[in-house]
Amino acid sequence: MAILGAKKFQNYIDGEWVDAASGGTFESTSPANGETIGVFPKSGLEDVDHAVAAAKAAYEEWRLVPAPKRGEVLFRFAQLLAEHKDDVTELMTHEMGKVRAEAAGDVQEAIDMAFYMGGEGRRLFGQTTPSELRDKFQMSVRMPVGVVGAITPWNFPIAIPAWKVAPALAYGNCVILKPADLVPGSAWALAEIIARSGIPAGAFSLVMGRGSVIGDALVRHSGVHAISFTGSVDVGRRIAEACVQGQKKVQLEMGGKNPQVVLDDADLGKAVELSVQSAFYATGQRCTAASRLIVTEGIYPKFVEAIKTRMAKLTVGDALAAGTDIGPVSSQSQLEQDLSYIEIGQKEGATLVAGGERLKRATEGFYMAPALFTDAAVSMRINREEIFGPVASVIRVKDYDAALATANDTAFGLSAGIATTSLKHATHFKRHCQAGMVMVNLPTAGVDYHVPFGGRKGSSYGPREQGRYAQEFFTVVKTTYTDPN
Ligand code: UN1
Repeated sequence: MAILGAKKFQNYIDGEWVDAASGGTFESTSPANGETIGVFPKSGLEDVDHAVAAAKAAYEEWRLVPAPKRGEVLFRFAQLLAEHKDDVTELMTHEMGKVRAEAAGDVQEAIDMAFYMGGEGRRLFGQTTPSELRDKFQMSVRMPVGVVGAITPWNFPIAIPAWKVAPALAYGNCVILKPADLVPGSAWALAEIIARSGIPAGAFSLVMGRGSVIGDALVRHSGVHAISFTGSVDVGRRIAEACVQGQKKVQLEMGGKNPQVVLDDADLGKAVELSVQSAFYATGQRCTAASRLIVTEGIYPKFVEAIKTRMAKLTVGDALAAGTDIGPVSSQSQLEQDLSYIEIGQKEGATLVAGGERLKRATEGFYMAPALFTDAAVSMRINREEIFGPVASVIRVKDYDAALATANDTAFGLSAGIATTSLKHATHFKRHCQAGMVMVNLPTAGVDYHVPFGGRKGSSYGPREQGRYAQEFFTVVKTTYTDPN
């Protein structure tokens, strides 16, 4: 598969590779050096209509394909993706700057998800319950929802589309993928592989372009029955409103401002390592990243010294080179946002103790030194707004109770971590912190693809993603009765 080196790319609609109806295009460029990744169709309303009509037609057949057979398509998709893992990994690294090991992990997550969801074809369990009446037999079964729109972000360019597309197809839906316009090349590679997996025309389509145009069109289209979205809070809210208006199912994964608590009794080395990983790996561009390091006062001075020492050893640079820990920020606008928060933090009175500056490397890329603030209060904007970059702050608190209160003092609630050797505090934290995912002595990121993924408060809305829980969103339950006489 000539992924790298191909320069012109098309949408995949109704089993065909096609240009945007308008003929419009846009470019994707590398954040490491500005090189063009490729030229992609800038789709419009006509293209969305085309994909929805194809999905609607395909649905009548696809929903009747026995679920184990639908699963076989996903197994083939998983196998093909595994065969092309290196190519896709490299493409992703070029396109959005994730270091090679992380990009490989992103692709692997999609492979695993497709295998898992293929197996779901044989586990689409329903429920039977005795009726109150003698000859009345009850059976509740899971049916597909219909046509699903999947609107995906740039930070996990293969894994997140796969989280949505694989369960949608396994459970008998037809799906239209609208990837972030920063990573169309990765989405194209995914579509190229799905197209070769034996999927019927129309059951899966890829439409590329601006979210404000085609994302919006999908959300408002009367032929679309459900929207699964991962992205920003503002866009998520607008999508939710439109979906309620249109009575569509909706699932939103949005931002985080995740806390990493470190207690006096923590293993210092471990606490530092997992804080660095949570805050700065993947260039801080994960909704599961920890950006608020909440540290109790007994360990605070030692923790700050140790994390500064560890940060000084991070290698920022060429995402393809072995030994690089942190690649470039994914785009100019994201870099500008990250740097603006460095100024905001300083104006608010926090102390910048490490990083925060733009770095020069061999190529003109969006490189930035991971930044750490201390003397940061939870009320500061740097601790309330999602920055989505390599910027974290340390908040000093008196004790565990203050740490828990501070961890919960946020509009978000995706993931949360605690570093402690106290069973009592770890257990209490798991119970009382207001997050969808809680980690004890582990980084805040790194949730397996087969367990429920999602948050509370401003972070998520609707059913969880991944694993068996994906059924809640991608199926509807139908309750039936039979009198066999
Ligand atoms: C995200 O943070 O944007 O749990 C998604 C993880 C990955 C996915 C994270 N499986 O870190």
